[in-house]
Amino acid sequence: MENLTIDGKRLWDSLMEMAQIGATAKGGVCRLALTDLDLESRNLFAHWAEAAGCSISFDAMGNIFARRPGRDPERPPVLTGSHLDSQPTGGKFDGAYGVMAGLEVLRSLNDHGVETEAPVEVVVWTNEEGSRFAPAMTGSGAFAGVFDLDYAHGRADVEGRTIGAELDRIGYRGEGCGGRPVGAYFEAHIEQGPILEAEGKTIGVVTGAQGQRWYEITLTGQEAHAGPTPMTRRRDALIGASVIVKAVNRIGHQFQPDACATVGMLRVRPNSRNVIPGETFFTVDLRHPKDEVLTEMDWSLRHTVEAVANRGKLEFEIEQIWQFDATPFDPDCIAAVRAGAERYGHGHREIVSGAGHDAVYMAGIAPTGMIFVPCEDGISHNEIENATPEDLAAGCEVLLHAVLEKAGGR
Ligand code: HGY
Ligand code: MN
Ligand code: MN
Repeated sequence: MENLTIDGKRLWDSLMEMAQIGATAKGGVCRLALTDLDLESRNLFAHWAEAAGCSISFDAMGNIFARRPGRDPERPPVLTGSHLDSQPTGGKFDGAYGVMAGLEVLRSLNDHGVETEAPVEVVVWTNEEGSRFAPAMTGSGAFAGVFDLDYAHGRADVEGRTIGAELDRIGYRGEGCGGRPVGAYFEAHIEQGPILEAEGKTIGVVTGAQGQRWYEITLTGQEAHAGPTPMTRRRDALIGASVIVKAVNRIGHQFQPDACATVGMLRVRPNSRNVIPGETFFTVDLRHPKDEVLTEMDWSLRHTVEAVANRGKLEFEIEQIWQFDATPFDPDCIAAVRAGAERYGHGHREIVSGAGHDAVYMAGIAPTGMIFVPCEDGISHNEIENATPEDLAAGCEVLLHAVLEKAGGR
């Protein structure tokens, strides 16, 4: 049986057109979840999917489903997709690639006149990044039953605007969320790390994702005048935070070769140059492929925060706001991805995802697999994020194969 082809130029052109929405001067995108720019990207996707003959629906979390009918409408659909929301200094490909690759699969099935046994749906998940609204992956998490709708709708940004209110504002708040059978889920994504490029491999056969924990820490000292206050009488919340930031980095290095530890956000109050900081708020992101090591990292973090606060006469609060365990993907889906790479002659290797993806939550309710392609210098969550049309097309071909394997069709 000949290999069905996809149209790599059409895929690339759709990515470049989508990247115009929220385009930044440095060549990236800023399309925060549920902003007007996210709305614009959603509407463009829906327009393209309708033009490809899909019926469009969206649920109570604003997750969008573009459904291509199959011969058997009763069979659970095969889903593929990713997200269109980005980081504030995000790249053109993180998320958008998985959505556009899914759309290209549908367009290619149309081109070849292929009818699948099961319906196929391309999905756009709401708020995968967790940048404007924490935690991440709230759309797929609600669909998979990890978050209840009240919790997810109540998550607020720094201005106090909630996911629920923003879904109402942009007109993407549907009814119900999840609770329906899914035959299988595949997600194509750039690796966002250096491994595939370093080994000259085109396809990452993703076997699962590492575990992840997010914390919010507040240190409270005492605001005082930067001039008359002697150094020995200060309760400086920024000094405390700076010691803990260094300690977080040390925890990452201590649990090598696989641990990651990051402080990404830090707020200082009152943030005035001649006032000793009375309060600091900062976030910690810990990751590791083994849950038992994550627990050790957690203990080390908590112990450090308490010791630093006591030494600096600071009050402290530490809250773990989110976590998911290391998540293995489905062996048959992994095999389908590997078979696709072999069928199209693409060099490949197994890989564990360092990043979280909507596939992590989908793995809890359906057989799930992911396809990685390289990105330049392994850089992502950065406006210079880049990938080649050839690699993106290769990943899309493999996605086509995997979707057909699960949806049945020729
Ligand atoms: O944080 C992550 O790994 C993903 O970008 N949400
Ligand atoms: Mn992503
Ligand atoms: Mn991301």
